[in-house]
Amino acid sequence: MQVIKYVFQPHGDDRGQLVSLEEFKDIPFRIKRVYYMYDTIEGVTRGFHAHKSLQQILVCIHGSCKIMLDNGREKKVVPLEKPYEGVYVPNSMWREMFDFSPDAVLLVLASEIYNEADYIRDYDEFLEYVKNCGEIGCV
Ligand code: T46
Repeated sequence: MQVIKYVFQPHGDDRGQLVSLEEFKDIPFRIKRVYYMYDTIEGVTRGFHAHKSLQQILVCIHGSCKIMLDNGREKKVVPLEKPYEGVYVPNSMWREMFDFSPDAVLLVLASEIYNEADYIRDYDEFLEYVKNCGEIGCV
């Protein structure tokens, strides 16, 4: 399974660091929504779902966490430990986020607005959905 990890360009100077993310330049889709999670309780795993259409990029802008990606045939764990790296999560990919450090802030750039109907929350339903999908998701 191919996992696409991004290393963004930090604009550092003697004041510190700045990372800028622009749609279609640094991010491969139009950004329609941004959300973030923080104060995640120790030992908690979030996610446990896939999306039919949504594409996202996850960036742990503070602290660290791990992302488990599962395309129905293979699973990979991606550690996010730097504020300048992100992982692309295509549609039709089961995800679980875990091992959050107490100071973790996980920022998500999303290609669509929030839509509960886009979620697949049942793992067996997900396996059925991706039966005929390719390497990095269904088109
Ligand atoms: C995903 C992973 C990475 C909203 O009202 N608007 C939003 O845009 C989102 C994302 C959530 N919510 C509400 C719905 C729930 O009442 O916030 C609550 C927590 O959401 P959820 O349980 O879906 O959170 P996670 O961490 O399991 O999943 C989220 C995203 O929902 C999901 O799309 O890919 O982060």
